[in-house]
Amino acid sequence: MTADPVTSNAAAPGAEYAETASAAYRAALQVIESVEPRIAAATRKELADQRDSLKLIASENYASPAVLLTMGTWLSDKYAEGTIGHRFYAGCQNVDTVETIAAEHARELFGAPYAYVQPHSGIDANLVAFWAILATRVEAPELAEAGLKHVNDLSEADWEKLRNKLGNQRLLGMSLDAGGHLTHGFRPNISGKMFHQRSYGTDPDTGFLDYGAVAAAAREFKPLIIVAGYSAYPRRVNFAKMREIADEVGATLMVDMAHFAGLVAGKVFTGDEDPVPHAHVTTTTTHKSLRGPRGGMVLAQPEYSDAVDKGCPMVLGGPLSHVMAAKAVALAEARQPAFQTYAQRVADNAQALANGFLKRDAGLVTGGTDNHIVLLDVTSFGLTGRQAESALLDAGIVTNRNSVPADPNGAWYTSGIRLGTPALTTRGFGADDFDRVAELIVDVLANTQPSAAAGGVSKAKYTLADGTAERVHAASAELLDANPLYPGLTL
Ligand code: DSN
Repeated sequence: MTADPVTSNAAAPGAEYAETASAAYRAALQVIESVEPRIAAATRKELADQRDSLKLIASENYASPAVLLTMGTWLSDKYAEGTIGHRFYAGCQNVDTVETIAAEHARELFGAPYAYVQPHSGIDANLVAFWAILATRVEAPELAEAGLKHVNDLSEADWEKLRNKLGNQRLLGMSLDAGGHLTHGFRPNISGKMFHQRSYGTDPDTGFLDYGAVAAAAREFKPLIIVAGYSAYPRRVNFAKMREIADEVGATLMVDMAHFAGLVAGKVFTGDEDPVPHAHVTTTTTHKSLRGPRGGMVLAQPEYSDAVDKGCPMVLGGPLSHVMAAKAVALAEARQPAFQTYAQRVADNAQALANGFLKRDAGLVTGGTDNHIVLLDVTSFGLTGRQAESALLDAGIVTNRNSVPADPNGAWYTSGIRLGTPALTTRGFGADDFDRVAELIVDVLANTQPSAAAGGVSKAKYTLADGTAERVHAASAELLDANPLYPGLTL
């Protein structure tokens, strides 16, 4: 049985693989049904819904049957707090094997000196990274100065002083409306409560990252940590330049590559655009463009690896061993040459989607893309992001509203729609298909009108012209049928 990550999952499945996976899912659903039929029904329905919708959420993908099946085992039942070979529970020999293989794949795939595969999510990975940097840069020197080995050896008074110091550090990250992420020091997230935060934005005229402005902010603010990485910026980042800035002000460079890890793994981002050799610490999720199970991961340079390795118990509880196993499977898939083809297609398809909008006069933040994200400015249609998102969903197109730089409609209603190509590329969509997707989106938005509301025009309500949803649904169905999700997989 072969399990090519693209062909098992997209255009041309190995028939044997699909047949075996079908048998596995049928049996699993039958077992679930015997206990709680409503969960089996919701699980079947989710597959049907995913098969029937145009999924353009930039942070989502479709993991392979091999990855998904790996999560449904008794590895879930084992507690394994600690690190490989050094656990706080007995009987962890198989978890050790699983974690060793996952970490090996991660190191090899990304060329990283050290990989930590325990984080349960992206926020966990970022917390592990923040606390590892604080432990290395703030805690360790204090202990060394006092001639002590462990924080437990500090007196109450010295511990209080150290806690104050740990809680008074500075972080510089990308602003939310420019495409940064909540976990990069923003107040609603714990990172904003941990650090004094300042953000860098993008050039107001071009929408591109302005490295001169980042350097000026870093010189003035003197952060301990500079975070690079984004969840809604449609352009590549020069991480070598970010490292130069960090070095100049004595900051640690942390890159959150959650969104574009698949493009790094697939060698679309290389050289200065590959964060791993330039960052002191790189974090990621495993379920976005990397196409693995839901989870997180931290890669580190040697000077930070000991502290990262203490992610449990520093920040995390027991690792999810079944998910670490699935990470190993996904990373093994990503090491196959077919994944590089996939990653290049993700980037090429984003270009095709952007060009499809530009030739139809739709406004794009930065005027295009060179990663997997297209950020459509829907004020060019007289709409808010909220109205556009809802109207598109009525027509079977799943997206999410997103702020644009200096957004006049704020973070709730927004002025943008974020679109990403990883998921539909996994289904086999190509450049012509994405041009058609742009056409359908423009069709919906051009036929959507904001509704009147007391005191003016509503930012949420809208009307969609009669017949639009039906016309777009029918056209989408043609594209979806031509590029089936999990072809050959029958329940
Ligand atoms: N939810 C992810 C995203 O959509 O970008 C990150 O938090």
